[in-house]
Amino acid sequence: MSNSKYKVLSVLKKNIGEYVSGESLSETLGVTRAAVWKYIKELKQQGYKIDSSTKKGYMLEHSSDNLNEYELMEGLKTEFIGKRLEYFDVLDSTNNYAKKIAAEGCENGTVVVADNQTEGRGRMGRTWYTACGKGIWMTLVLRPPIQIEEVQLFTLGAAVAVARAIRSLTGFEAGIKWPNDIILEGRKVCGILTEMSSEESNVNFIVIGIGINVSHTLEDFPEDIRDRATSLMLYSDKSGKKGQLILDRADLIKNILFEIEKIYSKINNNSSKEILGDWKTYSVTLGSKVRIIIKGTEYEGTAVDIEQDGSLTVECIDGVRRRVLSGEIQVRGIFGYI
Ligand code: BTX
Repeated sequence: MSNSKYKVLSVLKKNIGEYVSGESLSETLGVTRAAVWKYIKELKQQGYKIDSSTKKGYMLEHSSDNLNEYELMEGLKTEFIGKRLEYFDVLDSTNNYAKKIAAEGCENGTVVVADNQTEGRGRMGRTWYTACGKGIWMTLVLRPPIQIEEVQLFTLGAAVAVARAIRSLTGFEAGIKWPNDIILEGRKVCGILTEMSSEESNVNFIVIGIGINVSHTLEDFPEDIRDRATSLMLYSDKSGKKGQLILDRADLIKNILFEIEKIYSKINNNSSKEILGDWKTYSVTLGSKVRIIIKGTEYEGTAVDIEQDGSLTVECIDGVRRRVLSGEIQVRGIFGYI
């Protein structure tokens, strides 16, 4: 990260809508005016709308939804999550890269963010569609001192963190569909993919990949998922606030990291019950009619509870309570029976 370049940006951001002279920028930051000009040119190439006037200097016109290490780390309120943060314009998959640096020993709390992914992955070998510049594609590396059975708590916790951050920044009632989809009015706005490395029953590290659709139009999704995917912007337009949602992806990311750090310390302090409680509060699955498949047999029933290992308890219509650990459920009235 070029520090001087982002110092220029920081001064312009503090004076948004006003001109700052090249002379004062070069004096304040201790760089030549030619260097200031070079940084401005680079910032413009990164998408910042900066007006240059030979007489008045430089003015940042309005804040823009740019992702870079400066935007992601400035004002980040966490203690350890994101203190090492790597930003890329494009990666194959942020989970792949995070697993690589985790295996090489990167710090607990390292965050990887990309503006685009060429091979975004979902669970069980599925594809995650990534629209360039329109969403949040990021992965956290965590090294909690836990056993394999506790890993699911982090996935549940990450879903809580995302739902909470979306709620607080947009006011939208984001819900959680078991196991870890974040949905708005029945459509998926975010998916979470947790992977881990372990030795015997001890966890070396986990990576939590989070994909959030932010400013997609319907056409940005492949046709086969248009009936079940949404973005924050599409949802905002649909709820009658056309064009009103101004969402800064960097802000949303920082909010999520802050929420995840709180959850991390709750898990470390054995307060996992609270996480389950929060998950239940946001859940759209509990209380719903669901159809589950266990070893090839289908059962219908009502989802009644979630356990710490992430399993869902379903009260089936034959009167038997059954637990499903992973895989798919179909929730009536949410995605229909698909
Ligand atoms: P999942 O297996 O629950 O969901 C994948 C399914 O969701 C797909 O089969 C498709 O039907 C649907 N889908 C695919 N892309 C989208 C999308 N953009 N919006 C809504 N629905 C979609 C969920 O897996 C886990 C996804 C994690 C994605 C993040 S992005 C950053 C990180 N890197 C990476 O490669 N994966 C994670």
